[in-house]
Amino acid sequence: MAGPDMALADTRYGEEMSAGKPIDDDNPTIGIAVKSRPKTKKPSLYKVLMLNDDYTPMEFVVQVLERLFAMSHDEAMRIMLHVHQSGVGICGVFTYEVAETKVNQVMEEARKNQHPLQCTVEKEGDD
Ligand code: TYC
Repeated sequence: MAGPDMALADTRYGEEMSAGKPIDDDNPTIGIAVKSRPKTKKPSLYKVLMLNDDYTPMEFVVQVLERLFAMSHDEAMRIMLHVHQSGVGICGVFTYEVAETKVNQVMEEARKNQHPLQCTVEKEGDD
């Protein structure tokens, strides 16, 4: 939406306004600064998905979820088992930059430890 953040409310009344006289721009009039609605837009959200595989140790997945997604041990265990049993699970929902960073961190950790663990980003509301 276009428009200024602040607007001057026209407070001219009485003779000048009611008489329908043209407004003289060189003649200063009283104005009150009023706040207009701030133009904000909610960012799109992205799911970080973890994929199951047959080789990555369960304990490694749990540690990654604890460390990179700030999960408790119980929550990390729950998510890991869900991925193990169903093939895919949500690690978290973030703005795009954060989601992309999380995926890169998971993939780098997996690569360093030579595990085939895979992680991807998916736009929310895309399924
Ligand atoms: N399926 C793996 C195993 O049995 C464990 C695992 C769970 C791997 C979750 C990846 O995202 C994963 N060792």
